[in-house]
Amino acid sequence: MRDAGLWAVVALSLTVAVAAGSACADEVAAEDPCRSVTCINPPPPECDGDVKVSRSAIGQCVEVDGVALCDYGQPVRQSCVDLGKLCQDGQCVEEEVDPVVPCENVTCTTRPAPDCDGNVARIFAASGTCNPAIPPAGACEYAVTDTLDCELSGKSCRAGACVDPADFPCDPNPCDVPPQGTCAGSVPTEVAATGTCTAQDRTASCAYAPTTRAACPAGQSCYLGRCATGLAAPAAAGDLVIDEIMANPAAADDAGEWLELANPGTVARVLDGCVLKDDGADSHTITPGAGATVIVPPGGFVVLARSGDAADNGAGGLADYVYGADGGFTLANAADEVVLVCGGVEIDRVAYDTGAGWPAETGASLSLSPANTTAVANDARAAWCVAPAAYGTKVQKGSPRRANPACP
Ligand SMILES: [Ca+2]
Ligand SMILES: [Ca+2]
Ligand SMILES: [Ca+2]
Repeated sequence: MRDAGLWAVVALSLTVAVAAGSACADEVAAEDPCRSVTCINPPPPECDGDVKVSRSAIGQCVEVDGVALCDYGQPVRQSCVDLGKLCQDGQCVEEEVDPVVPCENVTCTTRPAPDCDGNVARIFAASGTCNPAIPPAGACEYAVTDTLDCELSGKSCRAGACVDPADFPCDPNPCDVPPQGTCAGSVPTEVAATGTCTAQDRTASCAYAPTTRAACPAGQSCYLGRCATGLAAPAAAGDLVIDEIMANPAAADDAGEWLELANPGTVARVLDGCVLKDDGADSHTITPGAGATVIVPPGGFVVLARSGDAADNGAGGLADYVYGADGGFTLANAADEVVLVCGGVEIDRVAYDTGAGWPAETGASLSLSPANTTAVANDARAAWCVAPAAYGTKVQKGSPRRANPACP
C-alpha cells in the first residue's frame, strides 16, 4: 500500500506520443503532462486484516518532476466486522457457512431406551436410519422390534416396562386433596393445594407445605387456618354454597359419592344439625361424633362424603364428614336435588338434570364455575361444568376441598 496516494498514470505514454509527433518538441515538452490525463483507475481495494481499504474512484493528476501521477487521496477504511462480515480480496463478504446437509455423516447406532406408547411397552432396533425430513438436520428413527401390552397382565407401562401400579403409589402424584388448615391460638396456618408424595411399602403419604399467616386481627378468631369474624350456624340462604357434586363416581355408586360446600362469607359456619336432603325421601342430619364438629372456614371448603374409604373416594383423606347410609341420602346420576337446610332455613339448593342439559361424565364431579359461587348463580346449568382435572389416584376428576378450577 502506498499512503502517498500517488500512482503512475496508465495513460502517461499518450503524453509522450504527442510530444514525439510534434513539430515543436520544446513547446510540447513544456506542456502540462496532466493535460490529457484522466485518473479513473484507482488501485484495487485491499484488506488490512478485517478492514477494507479503498480509495476514491476518481483521482487528481499531479505532476512530479515532469511526470504525471494520479493522486487518489487518503485511503478510506471500513471495518468489515462492524458490518458482521469478513474482509476477503478487498471486499466485505458474508461469513461463509457450510450448508447443512441433513443426515450427512449421521450414523444411527444408539438404540433408544424402551418406552411406553399408552399402556404398551416398546423395544427398539439396535440400529436405525436417519430421516432427513426431520428438522433441523435430520434425526435417527428406530423401528419397534417388540411390543408388550401391559393391559394383558393387569399392569401399567412405565419407562418401557410393565409394572404393578401399586408399586408406584406416588406416580402420578396423588397429593392434591389438601387437608384443612390449622390454628395455633389466633395464628392461622394454611397448607399448599398440592403436596409432595413419599412412597413406603406401596403406600403414599402426602406432605402439604404449611404457610403460617399473621395472627388474626382483634375481634377475629382462627378456624381451620382462616380468620373469621365469628362462628355460627348458617342462618340465611347463601351463607354456604353447594359448589361441587360427585354424583356418578368411577368407583362404586353410591359409596364414592361426595359433595363440596364453599363458604363465601367471613363467618366460620358450623354444620352440626344441618340437614342434607333432596325433594324426595332422602334426608340426613349432620351429626358428628362426640367432641367433633364440622366447620366450613371463611373462604374455605368442606367435603361431605358417603364413605371415608380412599378406595371409594379416589383419594385418601377426602371426607371432612361421612354421612354414610343414614337417611338414605344418595345422589342420583341423572337428576336429583341437593338441598342444605339449617335451623329450618334452606341455605342452598341445586337441582341438576342431565336430561335438561346439565353436564355429566362418569367419574367426574359437577363443578361450579368459581365465577358463580353464590346460592343463586348455582341454580343455572350454565354455571356448571364437568370437572376438568383428575385428582388423587387420578381415576376421577374433581377438586375436593380446594377451589374449583375455571370451567373450560
Ligand atoms: Ca350416584
Ligand atoms: Ca342454589
Ligand atoms: Ca372443589
